[in-house]
Amino acid sequence: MTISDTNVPNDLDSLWMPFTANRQFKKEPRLFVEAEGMHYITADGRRILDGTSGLWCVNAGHRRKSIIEAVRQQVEKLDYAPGFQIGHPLSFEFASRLTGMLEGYSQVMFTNSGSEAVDTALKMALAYQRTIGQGTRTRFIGRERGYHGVGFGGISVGGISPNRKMFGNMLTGIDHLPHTHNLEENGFSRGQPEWGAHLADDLERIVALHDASNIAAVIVEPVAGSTGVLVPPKGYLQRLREICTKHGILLIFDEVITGFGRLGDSFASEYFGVQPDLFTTAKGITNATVPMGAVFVREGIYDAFMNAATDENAIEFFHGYTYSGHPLACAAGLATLDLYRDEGLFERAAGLRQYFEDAMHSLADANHVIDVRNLGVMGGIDLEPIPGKPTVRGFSAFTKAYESGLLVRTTGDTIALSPPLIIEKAQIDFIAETVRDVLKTVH
Ligand code: PXG
Ligand code: PLP
Repeated sequence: MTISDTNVPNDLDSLWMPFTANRQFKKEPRLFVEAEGMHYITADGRRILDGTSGLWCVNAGHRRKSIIEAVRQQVEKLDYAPGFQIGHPLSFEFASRLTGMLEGYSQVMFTNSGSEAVDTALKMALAYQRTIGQGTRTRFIGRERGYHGVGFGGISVGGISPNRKMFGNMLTGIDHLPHTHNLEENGFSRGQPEWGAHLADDLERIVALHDASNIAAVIVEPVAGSTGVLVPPKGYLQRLREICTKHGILLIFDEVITGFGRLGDSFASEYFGVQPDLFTTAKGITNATVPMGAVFVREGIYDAFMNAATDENAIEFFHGYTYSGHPLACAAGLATLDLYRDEGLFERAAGLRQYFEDAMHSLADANHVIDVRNLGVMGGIDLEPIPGKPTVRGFSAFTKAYESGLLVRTTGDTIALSPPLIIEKAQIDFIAETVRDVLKTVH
């Protein structure tokens, strides 16, 4: 075995890049070497405005000094501690700070990513149903166009075809609710569409088909992010909650994107006033400085596990990751929460919602645009696909925006925007102007 030293020239070939057109990228690499506040700096020294908070995760902006300092101090003190049968103080402190952010949730379990948070929540749901004597409840219900990460659990309940089609049977026993996007009824809605709450009633159809006694949980993103920002119709999430409660089905919100201020509240559950039984988070939990995820657990669920296990030495839930509650992630997370609080960033986001909405909808008449959607500080702009060549126009908009100094995210022919919550109004204007100009040159 050889571990090469630095005289091996850097090449791009050894890295198989995730969710990337590797061949295209390696012909025309796009590399960020530095970041500060709202901007990235490219390898060729250009400043790029971050219109997407990295990948929807750097909610407080880049390279925040207090987070860096907290991580630095922690790594000098305790690099790692096992999380199984041993603890370290910061993970408990961080967990209490998180459960203290909202009413009704008494525990969190840490993971290292959103995908792991989703797998954890699905497993908690199954184990909980069994623990309360409902062991026949093993089925899950997801939604078309849902994104729940890339684990087998997440792609099974997820509804994005390319993320699923290569991977065989996945988890069995899954149904999907219809997605809520409808251009004719909901096109160009500002905020939540008026039409579509009835789509939640499809859950009754699935329950009638399988019987509630076989269904463990429903999982949805409160606002579907990755698929291109699909905003729930007014009343839709409330309806899902009512039907789940009526049938003893757990409701899981996947708040990996919507958590930590994206909508101008701590979490989407607060924004919508709908309480799921479990909800997953990641990304903004540490401002992306160190990877981390967490599942929030409604009061009573943890207690059911504790009360069911008779022997005090018995492990109550056989699940966890080597790095669950990693000291550096907890340090980053605590400093991140301080920053959100001290700078009032969620309130700031709430204050920007209307301005952001107006900016997004100012693009309604831009070239190729067939829909604009928004909620909080997230927006989606659908471009009309080139006939027979879906995704080509979207990708071209992405590369041209990059050349014009703006980072956007494109998924298919949708441009998604989710800038850091520190964004200034003039920078929102820059985003809208740049997208408009870029769309003039995109074929
Ligand atoms: N659930 C939701 C709702 C997500 O948005 C995950 C789970 C998975 O998290 P991890 O940390 O395992 O990636 C996500 C992640 C995009 C994009 O713009 C979206 C995500 C990740 C990367 C890109 O399409 N969301
Ligand atoms: N694979 C092997 C062989 C392992 O020993 C472990 C953890 O001990 C894992 C996978 C899981 O790794 P993680 O806990 O980082 O998810």
